[in-house]
Amino acid sequence: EAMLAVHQRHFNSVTAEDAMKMHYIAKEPGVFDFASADAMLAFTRERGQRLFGHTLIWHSATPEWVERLAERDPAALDAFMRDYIYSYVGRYQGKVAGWDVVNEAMNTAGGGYRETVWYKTLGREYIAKAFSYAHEADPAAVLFYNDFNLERDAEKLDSALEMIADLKEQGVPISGLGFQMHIRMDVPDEVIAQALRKGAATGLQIHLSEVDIIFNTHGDTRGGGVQLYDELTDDMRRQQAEKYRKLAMMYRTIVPEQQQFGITFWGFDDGGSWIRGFFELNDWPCLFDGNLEPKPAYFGFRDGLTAKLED
Ligand code: 9MR
Repeated sequence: EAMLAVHQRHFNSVTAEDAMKMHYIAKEPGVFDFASADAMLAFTRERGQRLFGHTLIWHSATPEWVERLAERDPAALDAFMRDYIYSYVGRYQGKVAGWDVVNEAMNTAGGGYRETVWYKTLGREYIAKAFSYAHEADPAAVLFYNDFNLERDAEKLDSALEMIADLKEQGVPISGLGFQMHIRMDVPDEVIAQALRKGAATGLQIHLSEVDIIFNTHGDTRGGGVQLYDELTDDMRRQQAEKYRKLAMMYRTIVPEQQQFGITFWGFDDGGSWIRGFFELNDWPCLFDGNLEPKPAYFGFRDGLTAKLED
């Protein structure tokens, strides 16, 4: 309940960490089970919060039976994708504000398309198709391409921007770019600023879609954490507050107001963050501590959101 109270008080938009992914909705052939997505919608409606759809096509959430289908019959994969997106986005038309239509289609590091089952079966066309299906199902929804490390891997960002330019040239209805923004204290602000400038230049809606800021490092792999700091000192708390403040300021000053879709955190308390389990790291990424008390990070971020900007 304490958790819900903090959530209700401080946030006006919700992204499900898991409950709206394909392995929840399409557990078995021929059936879509929308129970977990319906629950998210009910939750946000009761609280007057915006619901964001994460994510339609993501290799990591593709059920095994879909992979087997793709091997047997490539055309069936396209038919499944169309049916899935029409049914899903159609069901929540006007209720889900936007979707991460395609998530993490670029290689983890550097440029180029990730060789997922979608890519290998349908070619890079799967991306254009996914956006077109989603747009047909809900013409008003904001449709995002979403990826990680775009703020610090210039090659990866350029690759994504090239893809976006291609899609736009073909008339594909892409309307948003999501920077997941899982960052570390040592990612320089100027590097982030430069990436945001490039992203904003597309004219798309810009979503900071999965924000958190850690101290330790990792190799972008499960279990790949490198524990540099064992405890959180007051100094570190202050530095993190400043990093959060700057992030909010950069978003507000670099991304034109009409392109600001919002800032979403990937968890809001250090006790519940995905970082610990995924990287096997003890870290403190969030605005609230494990007791749901606001950290300096919270106040720093709030300052960044509310500071008066020169016009
Ligand atoms: O935080 C999410 C975790 O709870 C899930 O187990 C995992 C697999 O579905 O996905 C995590 O969220 C990821 C997000 O969907 C896409 N970007 C990276 C996030 C962290 O791994």
